[in-house]
Amino acid sequence: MTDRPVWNARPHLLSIEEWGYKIDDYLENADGGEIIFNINPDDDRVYDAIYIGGGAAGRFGSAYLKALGGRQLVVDAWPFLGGSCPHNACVPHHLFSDCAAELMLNREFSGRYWFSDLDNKIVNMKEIVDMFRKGRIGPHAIMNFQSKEQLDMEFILNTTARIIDPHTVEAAGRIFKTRNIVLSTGSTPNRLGIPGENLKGVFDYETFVEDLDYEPGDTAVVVGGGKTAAIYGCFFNATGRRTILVVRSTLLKLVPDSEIRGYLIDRMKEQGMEILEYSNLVRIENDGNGRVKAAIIETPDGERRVETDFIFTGIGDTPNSEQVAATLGLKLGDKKEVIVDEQLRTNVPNVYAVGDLIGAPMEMFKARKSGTYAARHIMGQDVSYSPRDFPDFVHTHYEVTWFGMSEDEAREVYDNVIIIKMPPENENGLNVGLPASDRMMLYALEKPHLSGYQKLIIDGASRKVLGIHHVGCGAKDGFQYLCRMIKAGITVDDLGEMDELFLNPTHFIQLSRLRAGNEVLIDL
Ligand code: FAD
Ligand code: COM
Repeated sequence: MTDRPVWNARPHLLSIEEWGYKIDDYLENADGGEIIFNINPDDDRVYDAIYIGGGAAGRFGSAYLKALGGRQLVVDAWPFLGGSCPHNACVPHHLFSDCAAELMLNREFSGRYWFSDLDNKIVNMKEIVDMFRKGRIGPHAIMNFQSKEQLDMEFILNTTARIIDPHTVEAAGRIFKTRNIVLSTGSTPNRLGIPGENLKGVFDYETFVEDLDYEPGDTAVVVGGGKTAAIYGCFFNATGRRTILVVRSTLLKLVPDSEIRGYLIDRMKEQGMEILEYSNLVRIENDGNGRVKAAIIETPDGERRVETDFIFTGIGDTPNSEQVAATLGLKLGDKKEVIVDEQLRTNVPNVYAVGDLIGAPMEMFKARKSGTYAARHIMGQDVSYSPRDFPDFVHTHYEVTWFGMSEDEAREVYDNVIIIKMPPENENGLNVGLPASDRMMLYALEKPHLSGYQKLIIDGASRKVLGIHHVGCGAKDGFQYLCRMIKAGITVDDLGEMDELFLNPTHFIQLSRLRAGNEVLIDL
């Protein structure tokens, strides 16, 4: 039984603003405040599913199950639904990436036109983090408002759930019976496991937004070579800090096309980032007062000591599986992901697992879709889901998007690979004012080599699009649809038949049209 006060939200109609005040209160309250209880007393059906964890996976799964006529309950430890995305992951990531892009633009045009003079200036980043912490209450409030007032979901928030068996869950001191449990407990950032990692001044994406209570000095050391490290590293760099990326193998190897990857890394270096590949942070020195004083890095050229008061780690995430696995006897993979089949079923009957908990790819589309596919299967639909062939993206100072094969991959499989790219191969290299479009126009006209890069990969025989890659701004949305079209077998001729909204971020439609008339395709 819980001894914490329980607040029944059910009889109240709360506005988004009222939810905001409540959530803010709970997050500020040292003992967490009341448990938020929203159970429908007029429904006496046994639950079809209880979702443990109300992040993207649990919230979308719950909503879908309800839409299909089932009865759901979702329990979350936080006082809001939506999980890590609005609290410490996607939303702050996009804020910091926006800042990185804006700051890079300002630095490139520093003191000219209307841009302020940022030469040799470090801008405040604690202010941005504080602003985020305040602002995130908005998305939190919307999630609760939408889930309760619009989707009529049942939930218990601000408390953990205890699983008793596959049909019984305890939360807020009450026992709930269910036909199925869906585990959606997410993941946690990996730790370095090195001396000094608990010192003040060592952050990951969670603690950066929760605990940053000082303005970091002029040097940031970032550990990792994947999305989180690149995203946050580019932001720290754009604030004007010396930024050193310590990468165990190679940076951004998740970007499939080597030319695109090269373009990105060249731009990062040009912005002043120092990249130490095949290197490891091995020790963090204490300043004598429990704060970081220096990072000791092993590189292929020997050990380096970097004085800093700020270290950020982005070395991947581990599914929050241990507790649920021990309680239920679940089978785990070697990265501690819960093993599921294509119906999202675990090895324990009536127990499903979804979202980050089932491992890579740890992305929102998979969290949301896997949650809904579990719901559909529970409600009797004959469905299967396994994430493959999806579009992907990362932010550096740019937005980088891709789908399908890289040029190298295509050349291994196909004899006649056609490349349409921008800027085109030419004797000036990148120094061509194309591509040009949204947010890239100043670069295109004045610093053309900064205006992005794009590449379309085609099988010359079938004329089908094999891969598509973009560096710039504003193409992410289009890739969601392009991916579907490419999977359906779109050709260069079909692309040329589309209608562009010129100046479009990707120039693929008009470039395809220029070549589509040729019986024998050649590069452009
Ligand atoms: P979560 O959202 O983490 O939800 C898990 C929930 O379970 C939490 O709310 C937690 O409180 C709750 N919980 C855990 N244990 C219990 C318990 N015992 N009882 C009750 N509740 C419990 N993906 C994108 O597609 N786009 C992006 O831009 C993007 N940016 C990212 C940036 C960063 C820095 C990171 C780390 C990830 C990013 N991702 C992004 C990935 C994305 O955030 C995750 O894939 C997604 O949020 C996972 O959703 P989930 O529901 O599985 O887990
Ligand atoms: C989005 C959270 S920030 S959710 O996927 O809508 O629940």
